[in-house]
Amino acid sequence: MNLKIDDSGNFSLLRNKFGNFFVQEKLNSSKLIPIIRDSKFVGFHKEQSNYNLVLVEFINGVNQIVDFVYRFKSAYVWETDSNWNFVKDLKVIGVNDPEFQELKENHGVDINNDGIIGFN
Ligand SMILES: [Ca+2]
Repeated sequence: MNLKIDDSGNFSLLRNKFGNFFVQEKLNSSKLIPIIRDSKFVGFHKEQSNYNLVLVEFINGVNQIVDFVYRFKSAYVWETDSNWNFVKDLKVIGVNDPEFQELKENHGVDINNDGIIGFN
């Protein structure tokens, strides 16, 4: 059984019972694409256990993944290639940055788990 973390937009983020993160394209939902960073499946390896991926989406022509790090109260926006392999950090958005609320509202995901999604 997979846990669906982000169900917004055209791409969903899922996590399986082993902790691996996958992307699911809504138009092709039978296919689960593993998220890979530094040639490793994200979520599976112990040294990566701190990854807290919260949403995936194709934004402005780029596949993006958001990793929310509670310790730094920041969302790390990853740029990935077309296969959802990590390329680089696009930007880091702190919880007090207006862009952070925008990110939550645009995707309907409570990234920092504070019970608030939009401005209302
Ligand atoms: Ca999404």
